[in-house]
Amino acid sequence: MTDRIANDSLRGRVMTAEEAAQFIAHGDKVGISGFTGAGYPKAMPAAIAEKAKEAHGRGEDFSIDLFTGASTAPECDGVLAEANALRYRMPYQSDPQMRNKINAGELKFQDIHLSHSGMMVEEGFFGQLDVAIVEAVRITEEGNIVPSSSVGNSVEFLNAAQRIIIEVNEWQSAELEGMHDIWTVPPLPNRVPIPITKAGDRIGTTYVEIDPEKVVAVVLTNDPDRNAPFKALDAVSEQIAGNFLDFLETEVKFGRLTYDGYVMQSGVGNVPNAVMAGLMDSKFENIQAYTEVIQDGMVNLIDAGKMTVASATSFSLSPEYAEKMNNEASRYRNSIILRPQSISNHPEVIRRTGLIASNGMIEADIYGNANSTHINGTRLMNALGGSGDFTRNAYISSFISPSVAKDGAISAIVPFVSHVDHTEHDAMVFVTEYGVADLRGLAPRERVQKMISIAHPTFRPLLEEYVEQASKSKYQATPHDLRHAFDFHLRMDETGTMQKES
Ligand code: 0RQ
Repeated sequence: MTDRIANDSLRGRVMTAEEAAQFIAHGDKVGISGFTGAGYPKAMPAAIAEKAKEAHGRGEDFSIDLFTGASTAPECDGVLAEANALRYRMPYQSDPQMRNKINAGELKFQDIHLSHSGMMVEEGFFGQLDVAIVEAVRITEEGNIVPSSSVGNSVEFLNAAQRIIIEVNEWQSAELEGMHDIWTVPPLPNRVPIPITKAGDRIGTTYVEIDPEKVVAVVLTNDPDRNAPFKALDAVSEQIAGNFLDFLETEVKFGRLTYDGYVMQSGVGNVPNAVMAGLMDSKFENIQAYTEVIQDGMVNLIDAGKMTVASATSFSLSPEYAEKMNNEASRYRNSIILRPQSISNHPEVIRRTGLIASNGMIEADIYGNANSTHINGTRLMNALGGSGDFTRNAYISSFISPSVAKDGAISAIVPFVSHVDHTEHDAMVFVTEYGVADLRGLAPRERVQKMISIAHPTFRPLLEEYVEQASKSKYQATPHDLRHAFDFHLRMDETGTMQKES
């Protein structure tokens, strides 16, 4: 028996995942820990999937509604989707199996701003939460939970659920204890200001207080988090990163940023990693991150003494860096803070810290609306995640993206976005390998040439052609020719490319 369970009564509730699956019934609403491949339950999802398959084999219905922090991993979202064990899912996903089911109309998915999602569950927007399944590194003497490599929505789920199942994962370093900062906004009508003024402020406890009476099972696991390794840096990502860093330098030149005043929020992926690599050799010092996930590049910046603190709700590390974090967690506890996502993504704190947000996108249009989620307006890629929380509330909001996708067939700059996640009122700056379109202070028509200048040269004439058509519009506030606004997308649907046959 593990020494990770310090509470006697909860030691008595240890059982296998298969046994614990008895507490999950058809139609249950289940909230689980987990955020971008970190801290999700490792054993229960497969046990629930198995239960679903057995029920389906007997001709019975079995599906649950699943709430998480964000994405999880193939052994969680993947197995549950594959077993048709889910009816409804929120607030974020990035799993290929799940994506296929959603796009086939077989699974109901709701894309929700991450900062709100836990509160919505706790306040009963979706009905009563039946079960919370949460991964922990340790259960304390009092029966409280020390979370593992993410916090996500666990606090809200543990508060709201009628039954709790804890997975104690011995693969997760016990030294993660002390890295978490658990504080939640009291429910209405007793809300108070969040007392964080700097990314590095600690305001809460290192554990999540729970009602031990609600714990129906404790399951022991010893399994790694699973995140995909980052792609190797390519020339385009490096060029985009270089343009973004030039933009930061311009901000310093005009007195809107200082070399020791950069507070970063960064989406995940190839380009953000290239930005972080570029920051290593930049003049920026004492960088702080108030963001959603800790990535490899931030760990490198901390090691190099360039970043003083990184506040997030989860790790999103490559397998190599996850091992490193596990081995050296005690060293990183001084500079890394893991908070509930209701705090890491809270508009109030985002505004106060004055961070510069940079996120990826599927496409943006000539007026500065951005689509982060849907290919050709209908096919879900991942979801909105925290991009809305940060874009709406940042000091400066930016989107960084290659100018084309799929070997040049698809333009990231289009006449009219086919789905809107971030409106022209929120997005301020767009960066591709061709430069920076700074839309601040510009009326819609003034933005057009800036956006076309960062499009791929192949698509610039087609965009100009559209602008020419739209300029004949009766009204000139935001000129569009609605008969042709989606020609790029229609061509892609019909021919597989947004390019015009010559
Ligand atoms: O697919 O690998 O199969 O070719 O989308 O695209 O260029 O590798 O970029 O990994 O940054 O993802 C918007 C999806 C960009 C991501 C999105 C295809 C492209 C490729 C990935 P392939 P890239 P990225 C986090 C904030 C929403 C969530 C968010 C995302 C794949 O950034 O999910 O921002 N964002 N969270 O080929 C068809 C297009 C396409 C396209 C890209 N126009 N049409 N396919 N792709 N554009 C906040 C944090 O703090 C973490």
